[in-house]
Amino acid sequence: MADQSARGPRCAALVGPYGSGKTTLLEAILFATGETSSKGSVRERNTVGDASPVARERGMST
Ligand SMILES: Nc1nc2c(ncn2[C@@H]2O[C@H](COP(=O)(O)OP(=O)(O)OP(=O)(O)O)[C@@H](O)[C@H]2O)c(=O)[nH]1
Ligand SMILES: [Mg+2]
Repeated sequence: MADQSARGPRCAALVGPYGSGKTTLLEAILFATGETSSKGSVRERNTVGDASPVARERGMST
């Protein structure tokens, strides 16, 4: 029987102080695992993690 342990919804959290690189790390993980075709950057305001207009405007996750 196939191992089912890695299936189903999962939840993970990236935890760290302000400006420690969480959003940038998420971009790297998504790109490395093939979930995105390019790495966004906080400076270019095109990261997956900072999807909201406020987050992109401020350059910090909200
Ligand atoms: N040199 C260097 N800079 C990094 C690295 N990771 C992130 N940065 C820079 O550090 C700054 C903050 O990175 P973010 O990814 O926005 O950090 P964050 O933890 O998501 O920040 P908040 O959402 O504001 O808490 C940005 O200018 C990044 O480009 C790294 O590994 N090396
Ligand atoms: Mg962030």
